[in-house]
Amino acid sequence: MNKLLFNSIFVALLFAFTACGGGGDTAEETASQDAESAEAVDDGIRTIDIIGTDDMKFVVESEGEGLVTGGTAGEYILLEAIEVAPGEEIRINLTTVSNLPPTAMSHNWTLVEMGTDTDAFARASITARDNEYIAPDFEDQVIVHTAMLGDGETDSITFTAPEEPGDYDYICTFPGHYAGGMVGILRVQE
Ligand SMILES: [Cu+2]
Repeated sequence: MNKLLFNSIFVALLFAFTACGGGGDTAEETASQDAESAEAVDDGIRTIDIIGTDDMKFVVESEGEGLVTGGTAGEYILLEAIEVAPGEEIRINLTTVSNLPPTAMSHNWTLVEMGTDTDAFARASITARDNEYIAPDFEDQVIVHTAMLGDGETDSITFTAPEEPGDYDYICTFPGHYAGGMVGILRVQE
């Protein structure tokens, strides 16, 4: 038996074994997830769980495909960018973890059109408390945003990524947080 053929058979057997075992695991995982969280949805949409911290950073608990990370932030990993395909449907789950009251520390995840002056947007939003800190003058440049969330709160948004490739900024519009580094990039690429 030549080596290539042997390898092919080996891989085929391995795949059969993995597929068999994988099926059972998936069923168990699904059951346990349902038990842990009634909000867990398994509809095939890529879901990114982001945490907003008291350090005014967007972080994740673990590395993931399509996530550009930048070192550790306490027990978390800094999230710098999210890579998506044009027109891809994705879901962002944002959760705030804080030791402070919501009036002092809340977060949102606000995605804006390419070319938006995010610095001006963030500054204008400081006085927009009654509009969840989204400056009305910039609302037409907001593609999508979560609710403003205090400690322990989570919001889930599902949306379709822009078709036009490029870098789209997302920021937290709570006063001072953009300046504090609460910003990242949704990178739309083929
Ligand atoms: Cu924030």
